[in-house]
Amino acid sequence: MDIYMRDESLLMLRQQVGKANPSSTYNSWVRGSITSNNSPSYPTDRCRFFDKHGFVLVESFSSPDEVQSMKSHMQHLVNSQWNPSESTHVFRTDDKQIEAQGRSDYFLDSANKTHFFAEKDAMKNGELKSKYKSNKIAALNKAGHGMHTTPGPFQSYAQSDKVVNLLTELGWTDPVVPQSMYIFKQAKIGGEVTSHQDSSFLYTTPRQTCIGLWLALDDATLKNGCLWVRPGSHKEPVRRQFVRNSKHFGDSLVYDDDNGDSAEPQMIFKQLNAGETAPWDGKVPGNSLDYQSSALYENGFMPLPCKAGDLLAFTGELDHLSLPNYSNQARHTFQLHCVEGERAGIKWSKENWLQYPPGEPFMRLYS
Ligand SMILES: O=C(O)CCC(=O)C(=O)O
Repeated sequence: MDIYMRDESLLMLRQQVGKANPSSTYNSWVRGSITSNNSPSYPTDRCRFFDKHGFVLVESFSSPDEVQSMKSHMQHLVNSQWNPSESTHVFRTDDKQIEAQGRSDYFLDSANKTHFFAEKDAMKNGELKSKYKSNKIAALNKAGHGMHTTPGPFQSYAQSDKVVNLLTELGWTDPVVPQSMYIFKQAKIGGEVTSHQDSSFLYTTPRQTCIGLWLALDDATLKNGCLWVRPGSHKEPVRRQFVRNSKHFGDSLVYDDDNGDSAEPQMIFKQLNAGETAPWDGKVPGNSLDYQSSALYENGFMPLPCKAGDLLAFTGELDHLSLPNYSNQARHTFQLHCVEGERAGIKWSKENWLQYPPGEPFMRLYS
């Protein structure tokens, strides 16, 4: 699918949004039912598209200079901070996810730092394959989960007016940033990200408030693993939550304490909503692009190829995934995940894997 075909699909979705009715009650995904005539400019067309379909595309959100500064900064971080000869950790979202992330202090400790995770196919016998030793960055799957916590291009972007204004436009009233990540999706070895809902990992109470801001740093195409979304799925409940395992941590859920068992995995998936599942959770179908694409279309997913600098904003309940990179071109992206903060009456779940040290708050975007 090229961008033209994507635009045809987006046009069809836009037609379903209909006309704004300024005097009626409006149903915002994040705020619930509100009377829209209190604020004449709300909701914008973009916001109504987002609320109806669960995502919105914002073209040219970042300039070529901003994109380049993020890519150069990541290259610098990899050169100066990643030492694969000390230890190498793999990131994966397939049926080995619990084995890879669910038993790793390096993963848990990445909450407010920049840690580096390799592609499984860049490794042999627990070490980087020799061809990656002189080009470490080409072996990486992702970096996470606190790039925004230190000064530099990632933090400047997170705090930029354009990010804050977009979140305001989409209805967030006290956005905070629990996590950021940089996905490399390397040429040929870049693995799939299986279908998931982000709120499974960034769960809030009493309602879900997670929004993903997915920024393309390279052109993202069908062949190099663009994002696929299932429009409208954000109206469905969260089906599973990736939680800290009380069998491992004991009652504190944070420290290994006396009533925990260190042989148990640190994190597990807990089924929610009476064990409801979807056939695509944690999966991508088949193993060729043609087969996978047609199976995904059949299940209501659509691909969203993007140009470098384009942004996709989507809700935490929207089903999304990316297929493996079948091309010779890497597909880098930078993601921010935001949720509503306590001033909006929202609490971060104590069961979430990602927890900051006591007394350290998430970055708040409104002062
Ligand atoms: O970029 C990808 O491949 C997947 C990204 C994703 O799942 C996310 O941003 O939540």
